[in-house]
Amino acid sequence: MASGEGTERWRGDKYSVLLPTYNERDNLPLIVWLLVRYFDESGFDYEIIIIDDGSPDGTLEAAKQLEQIYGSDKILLRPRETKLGLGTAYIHGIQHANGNFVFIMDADLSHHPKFIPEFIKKQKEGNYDVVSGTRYIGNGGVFGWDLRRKLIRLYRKEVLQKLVEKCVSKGYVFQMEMIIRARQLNYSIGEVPITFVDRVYGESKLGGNEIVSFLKGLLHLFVTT
Ligand SMILES: Nc1nc2c(ncn2[C@@H]2O[C@H](COP(=O)(O)OP(=O)(O)OP(=O)(O)O)[C@@H](O)[C@H]2O)c(=O)[nH]1
Ligand SMILES: *[C@@H]1O[C@H](CO)[C@@H](O)[C@H](O)[C@H]1NC(C)=O
Repeated sequence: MASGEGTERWRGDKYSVLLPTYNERDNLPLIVWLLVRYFDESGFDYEIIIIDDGSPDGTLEAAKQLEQIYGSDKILLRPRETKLGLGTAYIHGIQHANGNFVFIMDADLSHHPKFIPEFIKKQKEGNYDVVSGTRYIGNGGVFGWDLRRKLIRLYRKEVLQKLVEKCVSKGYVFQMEMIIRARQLNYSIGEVPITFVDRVYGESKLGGNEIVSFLKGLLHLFVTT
C-alpha cells in the first residue's frame, strides 16, 4: 500500500478501470464498492468507466445509482444501445478514459479488486508497459501466464490503444490475444502472482467479513445519501 510519501511521488498518475457489463446488475454494486475501497485506501487517483451494452436486466439503472452515490467524476457511464461485444466495449471505453493507465477486468466478480494496489506497485517497480496477473511466477524467463483464464491487467493507455487496434479476436480470446501481441511487440510485462478462485462468491474468494463489511457499507450509503 502506498505511503503518504509514495502517493506524493506518483501524483499525476490516474487509473481508469474499464468495466464492460452485460447483465451484471447484481454484481456491479459489489465490484464498484470494492474498487472504490481499494483505490481510496491506496490513495491513487482513479475513475471507473462502465460500458453497458443495453443489458435487459437493468444494469444501467444500477450503474446510474452508483454514479449518484460515488460521483460522476469517479463513475463514468458510457453505455451503448446493444450488445456489440467485449472487444469494441474496450475500444469504446478507452476513448473515454482520462487516466494514463488502464485496468481491464470483468464485472462478473471473477476478479477480486484487492489485487489492484499490487498491480500498481509492480508497474512502478519495473516501469512496465503491461502488468498481468499470473498464477505461477515462472523462473528462467519463462512466463507463467495462464492463458486459459481471464485476468486483471494493467496497461499504459497508449500501449492498450495500440494493442486493441491490432487484435481481431472476439470475447475472452481477445484478452489472450492482447497479451500475446504485447509479447510480440516487445512491450515490458510485469507479473503479479494472484491466488485463483473462480468467483468472488465462490469458496474462498470473498470472506464472510468482506460481505458483512460490504452490507454495512451499503447500509451506510442508504442512510447518508
Ligand atoms: N459491454 C459489454 N460487456 C460484455 C459483453 N459481453 C460480456 N460482457 C462483460 O464482459 C465481462 C466478461 O464476461 P463474459 O461473460 O466472460 O464475456 P465473454 O468473455 O465475451 O464470454 P461469453 O459472453 O460467455 O461468450 C463481464 O463483465 C460481462 O458482463 C458485451 O457484449 N458488451
Ligand atoms: C522484439 O525483439 C526481438 C528479439 O530482440 C526482435 O527479433 C524483434 O524484431 C522485436 N520485435 C519488434 C516488433 O520490435
